[in-house]
Amino acid sequence: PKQLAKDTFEKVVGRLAEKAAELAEPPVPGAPGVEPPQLEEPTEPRAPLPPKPDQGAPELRTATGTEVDAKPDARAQHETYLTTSTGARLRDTDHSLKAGERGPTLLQDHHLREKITHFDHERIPERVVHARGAGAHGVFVGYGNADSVCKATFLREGVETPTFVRFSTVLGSRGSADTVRDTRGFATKFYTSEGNFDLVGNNIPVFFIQDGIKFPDVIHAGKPHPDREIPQAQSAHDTFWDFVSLHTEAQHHTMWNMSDRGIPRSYRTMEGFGVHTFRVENDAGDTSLVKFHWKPRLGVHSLTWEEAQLLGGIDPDFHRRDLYDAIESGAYPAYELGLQVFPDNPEQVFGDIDLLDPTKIVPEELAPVQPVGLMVLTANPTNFFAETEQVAFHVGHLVPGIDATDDPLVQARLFSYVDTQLSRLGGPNFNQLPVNRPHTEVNDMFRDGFHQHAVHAGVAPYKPNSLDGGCPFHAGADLEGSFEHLPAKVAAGTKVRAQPASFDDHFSQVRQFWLSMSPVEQEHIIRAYTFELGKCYEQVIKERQLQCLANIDARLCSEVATGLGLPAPQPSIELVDLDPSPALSQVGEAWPPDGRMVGIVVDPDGDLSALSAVRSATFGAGMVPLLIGPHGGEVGGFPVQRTFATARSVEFDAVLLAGAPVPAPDALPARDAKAGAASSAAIDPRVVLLLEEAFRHCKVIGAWGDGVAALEAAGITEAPGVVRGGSGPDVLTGVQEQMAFHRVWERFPQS
Ligand code: HDD
Repeated sequence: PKQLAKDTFEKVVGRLAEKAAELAEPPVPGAPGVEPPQLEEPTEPRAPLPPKPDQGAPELRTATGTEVDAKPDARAQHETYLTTSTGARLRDTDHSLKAGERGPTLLQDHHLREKITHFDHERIPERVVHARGAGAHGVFVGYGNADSVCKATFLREGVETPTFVRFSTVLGSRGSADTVRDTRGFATKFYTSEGNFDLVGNNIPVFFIQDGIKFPDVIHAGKPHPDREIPQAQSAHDTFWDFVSLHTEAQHHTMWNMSDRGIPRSYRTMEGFGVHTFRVENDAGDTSLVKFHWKPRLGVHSLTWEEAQLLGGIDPDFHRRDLYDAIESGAYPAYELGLQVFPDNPEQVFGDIDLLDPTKIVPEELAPVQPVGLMVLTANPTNFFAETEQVAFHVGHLVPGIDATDDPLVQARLFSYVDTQLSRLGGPNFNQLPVNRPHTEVNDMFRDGFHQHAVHAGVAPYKPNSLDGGCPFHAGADLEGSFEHLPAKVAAGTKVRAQPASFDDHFSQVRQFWLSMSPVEQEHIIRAYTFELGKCYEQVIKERQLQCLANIDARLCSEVATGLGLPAPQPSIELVDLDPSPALSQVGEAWPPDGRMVGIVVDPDGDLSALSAVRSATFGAGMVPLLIGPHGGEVGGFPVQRTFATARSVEFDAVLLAGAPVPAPDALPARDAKAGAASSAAIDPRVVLLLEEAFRHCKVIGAWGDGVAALEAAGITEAPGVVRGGSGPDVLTGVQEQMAFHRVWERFPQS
């Protein structure tokens, strides 16, 4: 599968090398031969700026399959003259119609009223959960090896299927920060030849609740307090911890949130999970149970908590920007779709694990994730609102060969997703919106309703009919490709509001997760619980959650208790030791460097001889070099992309020091300048901060030439992950080797 993934990636991303070469020598604005940017509005009509490379949208067609838009690149600014919404050419849009120059505005001014009215209605309700997100277009290619269990056409060998993905946080509002501690949504729409298949998953494989009827409860607990509407986009508050400590089936999901999984480095370094078990069927009619996984090509990687907090202020759009920039630069994010396959036995269990319980995982060591296809994200949305905001996912959008199971969580979801679009997108025709339209023929006989875009021909939207020739016809038993719910026995019984006893174990897998973490990851978990509970006011809630931690692990409980200044309780249950699952840890593997950000600090007055070679080698490795200088403009013939004022360490995966820049005039005095210490006062204090942070966040640091002395001046001497001396390109090679592990793990403090 590794070779298959590599070939598929290269096939889909044929243009990658070309693009990297193009980027290696970007035109420098202001350089000879490069047109200066035109800032004034042109007085003569001319063609609009071309769309950015790689931007595309799904084909534009009606729900009945006919093309409607004459202009495939339909954009507001596609004609010469400004018009009203009904096409009347306008002479002026800057002055309202008034009774004399200084007089009152007239009601007659249709253009004024139309312009303001439309503006007044530009917003739609944000999603009740997952309001904050970022989307991208992609393509999925099947490997064909899923045929033995699933007949869905998009999984067949070499079949290419367009996709649209929306990543999101859960709790925050549309404008909230990206890097908060939260679960991330990972929703994918496959526009397959058999209709749309939506895989609406998260980056965490378990959920807070076992039955969808409790969804409003967990969300009300996690959202800001109803009185003051704070805190925004986070779980570090009383109502959240009140709920999860009382409702202990939430403890597994909560543990994942408190781990580094709650603060991903990038959407590109996140796993995705379908969470529920699904039922699939092959051509022969045999059924299996499966769990869906997305595995990122760049590996799973997270921020440190300090980075996440800094980014909340410095760049709240960090994940959105990272996704868009990576795609724009040709570092296309890629994820393998994998299946864990289980026999479809009547109990729907795998060993002791109930496959209908969404608070449980099946460790990969017990059921390996088998890669069945690759998705590469190749294009940014053309218009955020039209695509990312209006995309409507639904777990019930299934294709032949895939069906939901009786997991009580997914059963409730099957109702919720259409229902929510009715108020969010204002009516039942949301599947006609360009981003939601299937790329196959639609013949649904649904008619009318708000925002109807199709002009349906025919007089007989009913079945049976003779007036429209009996069309459309049912797919007969002999016709391939029809969707049918897969036959599954329903356990007979009495109607009850109850759940099976197998759902009652709330702690064994939480302990298993904890025991599967490396010491560094365990330390992060301890700090996360201590921080979040430390933000709660109610003592009783802290105590109750400490009781839950005692039921997970004694050391975890006692360390958090020490941080809170409370006694550590004894467990109230017998602890179960399941075998650890090494696959849950993020530490230890080496990953490709694509799209990593390398900050290079330059001193315009220093030795810049290695700069060109280091930049080219960074591009050559598929990474992005960003020059950081004391001022904007150019250094050594290259554009300075960040200044000491705009750069902050959190953006970079590694920092290189190509010189020892002296304090620039806009720098505040160094901390130790007053004391007269020689040390770091010699270099700009913002560079010192950059290096200190990069060091503390366990990033690789490299220096050559004068940079080595500057490193020492900043107090960074020999340490793991600090590459010093040798030529610039040699230093880069050493840096790159260590960047494969994402961080210099041995530099993290451990208790
Ligand atoms: Fe949900 C949105 C994922 C349980 C009700 N959900 C939503 C999105 C994702 C998930 C990724 C954002 C989709 C987008 O980007 O537009 N939800 C999950 C996962 C769950 C889950 C992985 C558990 C395994 N959800 C869940 C339950 C319910 C909902 C139990 C209700 C009973 N979810 C919704 C919703 C949303 C939604 C209210 C809000 C916006 C939307 O649907 O389109 O219907």
